[in-house]
Parts: sequence; C-alpha cells; structure tokens
Amino acid sequence: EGVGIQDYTAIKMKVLNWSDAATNTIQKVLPSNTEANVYFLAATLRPETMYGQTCCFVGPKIKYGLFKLHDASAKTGSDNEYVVCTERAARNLSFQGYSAVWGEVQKLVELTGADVVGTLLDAPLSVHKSVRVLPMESAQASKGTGVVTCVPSDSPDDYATVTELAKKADYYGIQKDWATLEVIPIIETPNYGKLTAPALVEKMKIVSPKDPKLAEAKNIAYKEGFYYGNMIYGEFSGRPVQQVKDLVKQKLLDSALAFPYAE
Ligand code: A2H
Repeated sequence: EGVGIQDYTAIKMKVLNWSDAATNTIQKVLPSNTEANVYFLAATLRPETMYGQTCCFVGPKIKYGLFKLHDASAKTGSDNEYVVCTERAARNLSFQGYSAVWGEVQKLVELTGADVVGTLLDAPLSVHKSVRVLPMESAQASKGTGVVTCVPSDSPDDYATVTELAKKADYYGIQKDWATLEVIPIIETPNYGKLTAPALVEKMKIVSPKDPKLAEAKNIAYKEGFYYGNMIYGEFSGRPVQQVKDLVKQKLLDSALAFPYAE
C-alpha cells in the first residue's frame, strides 16, 4: 500500500431488492418507473473466485454514495447505470473514464453501510442465485470501493466474518440464513484441500474476525491458492488458478459484469 498501483476487478453486483432502511431514500432519487440498474461495486484481486460468492460486505459505519456510472465500454445496460461505493472510489472512477464529465462525480444520495444491510443482490458467476449485503467491521473506507464481495472458501477474512455473523445474527441485526449460504469448493490446494480458508482458520485456531493471526492466514491462503491452486468448479475446472485468473476476468469484462479499477 502507498506505493505502486493496485489493479482491481470491480464486480457489478446488481440490486434486486433494497433493504427496508434504504428503500425510501432510494425511491426519492430513483423513482421505480426509471429503468435504472443499480450495482454494489466490489473490488477484488481474485476474480477467479467469484463462483464462490456467498454475500457482499460493507462497513456498517462507512459512508457510501449512489453514483451515476458512465460506462462507455458497457456492452449491455446502456447508460442507465448507478453504483454504490465510497466517494473516494467514485472520484477515482471519474478519472478512469466512468463519469460523464472527466473528474466529476454525480452523487444522488448518501447511505451508510448499516442502511443497506439486508439488500438482495445478484452476484455475477456465483453458484448462489442471490446474496445479501452484510456488515464487516474490518472493511476499510480507504481501500478499493469500500465494498467487499465475500468468498468464504478462499478468503480467511471472509470466512471468519460470516462465521461470526452466523453465530451472533441477532446482535448484528441480520437474519441467520443470510450468513449461512453454502460454502462451495471452487479451488483445490495441495496443502489445504478443497476449502482452503476454512481449513486454515481451523488449523490456526482463529475464532474471531479480529484475530491478528488472520493477516498470516490471508498470506498463506493467497500464496497457496494463486501459485498452487487448481480450479475444481466452473468452465475452467481442472486448470491452474494462475492461468484461469485472467480468463475469468476477461469473461466478466466481456459480459459487462465487471470493469477494471485501479488505485
Ligand atoms: B479479495 P489489498 Cl477469495 N476493506 O477478493 C477490506 N478488504 C477489502 C477491501 C476493503 N475496502 N476492498 C477489497 N478488500 C479485499 C476475494 C479474495 C480476496 C479472496 C482471497 C483473498 C483476497 C474475495 N473477498 O484478498 O489490500 C478483497 O478481497 C487478499 C489479498 O488491496 C480484495 O481481494 O491487497 C483484497 O482485500 C484486496 O486487498
């Protein structure tokens, strides 16, 4: 961080149904008769894991905005697209060709993460038909779009967070079944098997998303998955993750389900 450029894939997770808390706010700025498509925009470094998405994380206290997205390269969706992300990310996007006027953001309304928890989304490529927006205390406002898509099979942070949410659903003000979607094996690694993140979390006795050991678990999972992992799900099943990463990314870009985002 700080130096160099991080090349993310920005995944467009389409809103199917807003949370109760956000419905009125959204209705005011986007009347239901407008044919707008709204997406939660999640920044990922692992596009090949998108088959395993089970939810979408926001920081409950983070401020997000609903921004107009001008996606000149979009093959579908015309110019009626809006995204939920941090203002910081929207500003960066406006310098990368995604705003009508270079360097200018078009914000319709502000929302906190807590407001949008429970929103139902379509997660591109996911084995699950729809996923919920859930709170993640460790989501950072200053990284990516502030929105994190959850792949518990391959991200120890994601696995530790959904495990915590399922355990204390009432405390977090969510429905337990939002946090208990099946964790699907998508990548096999030589040392940790078909569910690398859960295996690591268990082996390292990580019991909370605040556990400092997660930093090391994240490094191991990334190295194992990216350098030694093989796909065991989807159309590239049987091939090494290293080859498949760019293929899945391109597939998402070609179908306008994602676009490149750098910061
Ligand atoms: B990765 P780097 Cl399966 N706050 O995507 C906290 N975490 C964030 C974030 C934010 N604002 N924005 C992005 N991220 C996460 C998938 C994944 C990711 C897997 C395994 C490892 C992994 C599914 N979540 O990341 O600090 C996103 O999670 C470990 C490197 O910019 C993003 O990729 O290097 C990653 O952190 C970006 O982290």
